Amino acid sequence: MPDIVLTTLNAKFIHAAFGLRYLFANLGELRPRAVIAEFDINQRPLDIAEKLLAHEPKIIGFGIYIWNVTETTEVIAAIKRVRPEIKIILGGPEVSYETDEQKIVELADHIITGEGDLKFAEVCRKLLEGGAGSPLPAEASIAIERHARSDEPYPKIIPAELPDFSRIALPYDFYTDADIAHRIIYVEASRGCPFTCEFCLSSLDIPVRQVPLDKFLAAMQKLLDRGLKQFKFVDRTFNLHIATSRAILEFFLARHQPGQFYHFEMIPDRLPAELREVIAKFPPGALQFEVGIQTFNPDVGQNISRRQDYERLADNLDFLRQKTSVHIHADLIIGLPGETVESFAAGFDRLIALGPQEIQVGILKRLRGTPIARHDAEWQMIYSANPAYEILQNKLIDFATMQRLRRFAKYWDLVGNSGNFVATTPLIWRGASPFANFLRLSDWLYARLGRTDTIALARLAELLFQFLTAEVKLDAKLAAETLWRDWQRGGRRDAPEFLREHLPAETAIRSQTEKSSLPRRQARHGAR
Ligand code: B12
Ligand code: SF4
Repeated sequence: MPDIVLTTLNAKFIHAAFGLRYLFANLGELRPRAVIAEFDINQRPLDIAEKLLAHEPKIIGFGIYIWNVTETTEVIAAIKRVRPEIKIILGGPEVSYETDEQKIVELADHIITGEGDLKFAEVCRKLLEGGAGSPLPAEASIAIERHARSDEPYPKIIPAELPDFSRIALPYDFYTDADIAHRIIYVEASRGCPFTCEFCLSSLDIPVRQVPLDKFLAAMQKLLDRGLKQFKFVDRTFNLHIATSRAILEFFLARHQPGQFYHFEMIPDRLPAELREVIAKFPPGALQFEVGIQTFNPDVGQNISRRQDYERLADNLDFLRQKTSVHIHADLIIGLPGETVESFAAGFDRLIALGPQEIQVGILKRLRGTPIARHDAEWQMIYSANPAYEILQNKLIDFATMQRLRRFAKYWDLVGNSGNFVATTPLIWRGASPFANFLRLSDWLYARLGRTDTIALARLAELLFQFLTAEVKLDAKLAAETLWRDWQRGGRRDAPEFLREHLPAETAIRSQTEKSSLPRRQARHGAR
């Protein structure tokens, strides 16, 4: 039986826990005494507790994130009732800040804040040496801060020093073959971000540190050799160190095989010729860039300490759309201090004109530890008290309007981003303001459905047809043919009932789809 269980509840099964694998890889001589046990937030907390206890561990380390803190609190509460002597160690971004006020922190024995790669091993070593359950030695180097219950003789909150990448073992061997075949595999070539966007936790992760390039590329080669097709980079700003970014891109380009796909997070106003050159050589469907724009309003940018060169941004997006096959996923945020509905709308319309395949409309969250909290009084920022701590209203957007915008974001995701309505979406937004026109659809859909989730695709398609013909007064044949093109793109062969009477008989049974090895959503966008 293992002495140490490393665990977390992922947002979905498909996401493999990357941080846990780093901790596991760096356990040194303790590694044979440890296991990783992953769950997801849809599993029942008591079932998870049962599975963890079945290992009969002395220590359980939990990775705590915004998406799992509620469920994990329940898991730990049950474990502590049944087996109070098991040492519970927490780590992860959600418990690295504002620890004083969290129930989960109260329940746990220790919280390692920050990057726990090396610190977790150090703490386990000491706990196991002393026999888990007995106090740490008085001279313990980890005795930094005392947040402990008064009867606990050793520190509760243990800040981890920033680990040096040259001392960290890379975790990639601990992705199993099953992970590689069925799950999203995360990789990172650097940690930290030099920028200071106040809503983002990464603004606290300074300085930027690079994984030694040769060591990193050797690990990537091994993943390629093991058959990994999709690489999701979690580097906060992949295009920061241009020479390194270029070397990584060239590495993948030289080894590219059909069906391989690489995702990077980029800042939009930094794409010099050295990068453009290599990006342009990738074939369609191989590259996806998540490009944070967040706001087009310079005053809002200033409020949140985010500098952005809008001209360069437009030029870079234009280059990516015209000269490359990169799939662009651009982010905007609703609810930032100083952003009105009108200025958000203007930004959305500006972004539509730049043509990214997806626009993620995010609702501002007050993440624990982030400096955005300094605006609370001036901009009357009111957030939900529960994860994901989304904004409910502020000085410029009241609650009812925020709800309307929240629905806009959800329907936009279903219609604009899903890739299911690539040809139909422009028919909805066309006119002076894509934002205003899509908001009209959003209000119309909500009046009929009363919800924004669990909507069958066929039902949504039918509603879009009704909206286009009855509200936008579009010619029924044009609306039907466009929806039919989109319908087939998803691999469907038979036209739905409501379209049939508007389509020529022979087209209703024709299928134009080719099988693609790309991720499904990106493949649908590729057909744009
Ligand atoms: C992958 C990812 C996801 C995946 C989920 C992954 C999963 N396993 O389920 C998806 C895409 C679903 C996702 C969604 C969201 N995410 Co996210 N996501 C990330 C991302 C890009 C990478 C995480 C990662 O692997 N990092 C690399 C590893 C090495 O670092 P790490 O995980 O932090 O682990 C280290 C430490 O935290 C610590 N540690 C971790 N576990 C443990 C355990 C123990 C015992 C110890 C001691 C230490 C420890 O040590 C590790 C090694 O140094 C991060 C940003 C980033 N680059 O980190 C954001 C991030 C984690 N996400 C964030 C947010 C806000 C979200 C969303 C709310 C965003 C949104 N727009 O809706 C959603 C919520 C989803 C939901 N269902 O509610 C925030 C986290 C805030 C928080 N307090 O948790 C981050 C930090 C982004 C940011 N900069 O603001 N996300
Ligand atoms: S939003 Fe992006 S650029 Fe800004 S601090 Fe976060 S990771 Fe860095």
